[in-house]
Amino acid sequence: MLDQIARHSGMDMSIKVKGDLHVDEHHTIEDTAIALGEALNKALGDKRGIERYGFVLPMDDCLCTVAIDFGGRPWLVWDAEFRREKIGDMPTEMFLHFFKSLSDNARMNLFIRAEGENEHHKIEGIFKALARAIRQAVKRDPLHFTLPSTKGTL
Ligand SMILES: [Mn+2]
Repeated sequence: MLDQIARHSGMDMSIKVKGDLHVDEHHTIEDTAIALGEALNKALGDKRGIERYGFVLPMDDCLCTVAIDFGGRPWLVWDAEFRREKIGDMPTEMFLHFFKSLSDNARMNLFIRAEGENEHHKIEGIFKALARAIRQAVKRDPLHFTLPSTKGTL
């Protein structure tokens, strides 16, 4: 799933994680999201010239919408249901937690909605849509190198 973010966002990303996996996967997943969020926020710097917003995408039977706003304030709307306890080794209860930690630390609004039957498609679609949304939102327009806000700060 992290590979999906790297590939589809166009970000150079390398993540090294040493976790307390002998206990369980909870903190490893949570801290990865926190670190990724912080890195995103740092990398965006003063946000001059960025597109700021982003969204999208279908994946077979699923429709996944991820809308983001790098507006400097965290918020998460999560509208995706998972019936299975795990997908691969990932507990589905950690999906919401991952995105909450990510949006808190990247200081972005994150709106996620997914519908469809196949749960593997659903979560893969969410990560791909997130990546595409990031790609769109962080793109800088050199011809309009201004802050995308009328408040003068993001
Ligand atoms: Mn936790």
